[in-house]
Amino acid sequence: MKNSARREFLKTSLLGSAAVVSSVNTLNAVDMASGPILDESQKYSASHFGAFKAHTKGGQFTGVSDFVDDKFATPMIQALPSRTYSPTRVKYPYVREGYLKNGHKSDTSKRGSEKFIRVSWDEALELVAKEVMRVQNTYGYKSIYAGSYGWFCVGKLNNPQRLMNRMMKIAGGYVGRTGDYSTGAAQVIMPHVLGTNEVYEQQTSWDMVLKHAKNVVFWGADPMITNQIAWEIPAHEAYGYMNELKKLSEAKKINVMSVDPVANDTQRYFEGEHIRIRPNTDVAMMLGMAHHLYATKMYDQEFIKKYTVGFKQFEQYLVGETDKTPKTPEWAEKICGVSANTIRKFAEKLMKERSILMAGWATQRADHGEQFHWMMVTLCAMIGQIGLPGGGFGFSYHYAGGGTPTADAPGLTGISTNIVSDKEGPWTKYKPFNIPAAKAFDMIANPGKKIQFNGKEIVYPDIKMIYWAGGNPMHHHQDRNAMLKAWKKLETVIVHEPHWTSTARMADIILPTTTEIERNDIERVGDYSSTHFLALQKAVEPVGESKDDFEICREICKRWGYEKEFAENKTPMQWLEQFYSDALAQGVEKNISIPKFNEFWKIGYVKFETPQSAKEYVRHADFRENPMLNPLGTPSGKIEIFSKIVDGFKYEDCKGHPMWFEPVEWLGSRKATKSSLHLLSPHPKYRLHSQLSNTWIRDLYEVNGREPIWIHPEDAKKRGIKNGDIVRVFNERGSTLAGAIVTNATSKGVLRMCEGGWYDPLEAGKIGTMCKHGDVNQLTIDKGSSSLAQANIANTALAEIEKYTGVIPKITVFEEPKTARK
Ligand SMILES: Nc1nc2c(c(=O)[nH]1)N[C@H]1C(S)=C(S)[C@@H](COP(=O)(O)OP(=O)(O)OC[C@H]3O[C@@H](n4cnc5c(=O)[nH]c(N)nc54)[C@H](O)[C@@H]3O)O[C@H]1N2
Ligand SMILES: Nc1nc2c(c(=O)[nH]1)N[C@H]1C(S)=C(S)[C@@H](COP(=O)(O)OP(=O)(O)OC[C@H]3O[C@@H](n4cnc5c(=O)[nH]c(N)nc54)[C@H](O)[C@@H]3O)O[C@H]1N2
Ligand SMILES: [Mo]
Repeated sequence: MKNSARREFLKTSLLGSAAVVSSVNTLNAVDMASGPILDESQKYSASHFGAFKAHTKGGQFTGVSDFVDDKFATPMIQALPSRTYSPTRVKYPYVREGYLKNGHKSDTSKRGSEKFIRVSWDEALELVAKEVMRVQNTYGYKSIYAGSYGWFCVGKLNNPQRLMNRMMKIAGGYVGRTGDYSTGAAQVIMPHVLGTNEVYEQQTSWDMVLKHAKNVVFWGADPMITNQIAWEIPAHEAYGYMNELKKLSEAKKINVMSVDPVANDTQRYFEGEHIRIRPNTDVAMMLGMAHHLYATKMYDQEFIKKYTVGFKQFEQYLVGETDKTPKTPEWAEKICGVSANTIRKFAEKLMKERSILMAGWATQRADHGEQFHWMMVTLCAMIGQIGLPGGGFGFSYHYAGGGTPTADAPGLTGISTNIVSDKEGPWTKYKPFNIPAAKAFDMIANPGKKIQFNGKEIVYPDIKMIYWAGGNPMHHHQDRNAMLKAWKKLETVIVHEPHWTSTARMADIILPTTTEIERNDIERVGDYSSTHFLALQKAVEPVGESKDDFEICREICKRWGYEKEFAENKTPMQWLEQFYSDALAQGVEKNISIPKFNEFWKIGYVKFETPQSAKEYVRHADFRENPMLNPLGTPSGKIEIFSKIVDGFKYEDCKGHPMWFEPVEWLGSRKATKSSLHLLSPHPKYRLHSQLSNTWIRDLYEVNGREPIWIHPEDAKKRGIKNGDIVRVFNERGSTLAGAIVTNATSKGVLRMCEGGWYDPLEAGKIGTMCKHGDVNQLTIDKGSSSLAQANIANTALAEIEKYTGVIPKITVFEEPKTARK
């Protein structure tokens, strides 16, 4: 049957069905050749916002309906058709005009301002293949930064970073990264203290929390917002538990509390006790609590003796033997702004009743961010409830459904950077060389500079080229103007992107990629709950000439003569089948029956059962039961309140036990600065960072076409700022316009502006120019948290704000940039 005839046939045969017919073009796609025929009414797809069924009409993606097992779908999935056809889609490969003329010898100061010339795929791929090899051969692999941090679409095959790293490994190597922006500090300190990273580990089940806890404390955590998304596919079960928690709090069975400078969505949902704390001072508050428990001998000495090491050294600091400063509640009050009385009462309450502290990650995205999680573990050790149901701490309840019980499911692998080849090639000499994720631009700016990282010295190489696939550094990195300066030093910048993001606009070569709906893939539902495997079934043809990252990398490797090393002679569909078959084999071993691949693909998903035992999971219960038989992965096998290893690094900014350190900028700063307000940049309710900004969803939250900024009524009054005003936020690092929301949801002295507002420079490409739209990273600091983790400190920054009285510039970042044909 011919394509068009078949389409007609399907249209009529499915008339009246609630499910929506999608384009049959899919059936002709090359990569479907080896795959089964799809029942057209059952096209599933997914995103970081959730799984859905795709509605299509005339070959266009037109809408979504909720996935049957997602009871709390987020409105963000509704914006996906708009994202697919946003005017900011990159439809063709482009090269910056000057770069097309002069290649790596181009005038790089024109990056970001020159127009883009549309080229053919052949030309673009040829250019990229040659340039990567030129840089490899001229300067060696340490001159290419391909650490490419960031998010992208879901899917086990189309992971742009893995694909690109696989390709770069084949070419001879690259400078990669270690860690991330999310938990950069916690994930380095926690292994020293608990033997695991803790932030990405399964938590005590919500079932146990709801059954046993008396106090649930959200400490710098906003799960009502941040649980909407997941690294894999969220099914949002956490919101069911939140509803239960709300009922229990209304029935006065559980106290829900929040420690946060802001009355965030979660606080406003539960309406429990709110302890407003000065930003970046939580460690001081916890020390005050610890001192009170210590001074009154209320703390659990048995627990400390049996399960921890190093309390002695910490104790000397706590009482002031080492620095003549006892960390009393009164001492803490002066720093954190919470009254000594509240500190004492709070500590006693947690001590006397079953209490769980659920911490988010914003507190460690700060100067000396390592100390927060270390101190919280120490405080919880003194409280003595670690390993009890509904007690202790939890560092991932706010993310991707942590605490949602884990189903009995096999693992699902994905594309890897292992090169299978019996040939000798550049990849045989590959040696990994990684730098901490947030140090990328410090490295580019300062070749040869030496830094410390977790006990090791790193010498920055001299980077000549950036290759970014997956992630938007021109949004996520701190101190935009310092970053721009480093960026302009590079000979070549290559970016894979579906959208004209700020990063794409600053590239020399931009290769347009597809998104989930335009390709086949496979993904797991539930980072923690692992409830389903889902088939992402291509529902529409790629927008413009965009290609899958897999295809782009395969084409480049082909030009080097290494296509086989890259693709292993497998089509995308065959890769998916392999990932699935690996899981199937594992399933057989574990006695989990799952259908064959063809059947799975036809049905769209496979669901796994969650056993009762998972609902009864209590983190660290085995350790508590028998610390000798079930030791932690630390040198002592116990909780390390004092770490000999960390102490041995002899760092001035991270010592052997948790301590209060003054951040470089904070409301108690002794440093002279013209800025008087602390700027926090949490994660947005209606976006994933910068993603979805280029859709109608922007209309739900923007103020006067700008990213909103929350300001306390008193701070606003002092500056003559009214609700809805366009304001200028500034400090010595940069400036941006924003839309004011005057509200006492934020504390006096605290500004709140979400990360991810698209950077829209007043003068394109110019260093130091104002952002017209609301890129908060104009104002943040590019500094490592400490010599230990070198993590970003996005939440440590002071800024000033004023009513904007100049000419209001037009927002242009949501239009296509200047392009031309050759
Ligand atoms: N001030 C401040 N800054 C922060 C934070 C903060 O709290 N405050 N948080 C930090 C944190 S925790 C994070 S995780 C980062 C997030 O930073 P990023 O992860 O870099 O931000 P995203 O906007 O998610 O960028 C993902 C990009 O990938 C693109 N993409 C989507 N699908 C594909 C694909 O299939 N292929 C390719 N090649 N590209 C694709 C999207 O279009 C998008 O531009 O931001 C960090 N920055
Ligand atoms: N909708 C949505 N969900 C997301 C994301 C998104 O972009 N959009 N991003 C995802 C990603 S990549 C990550 S890493 C996580 C991030 O998860 P988190 O890092 O936990 O989230 P944030 O929104 O940065 O901050 C959470 C809370 O910390 C508070 N806070 C900030 N500074 C301080 C402080 O000094 N002390 C105290 N006590 N509280 C403070 C903020 O006011 C906020 O209420 O979220 C994930 N979930
Ligand atoms: Mo993150």
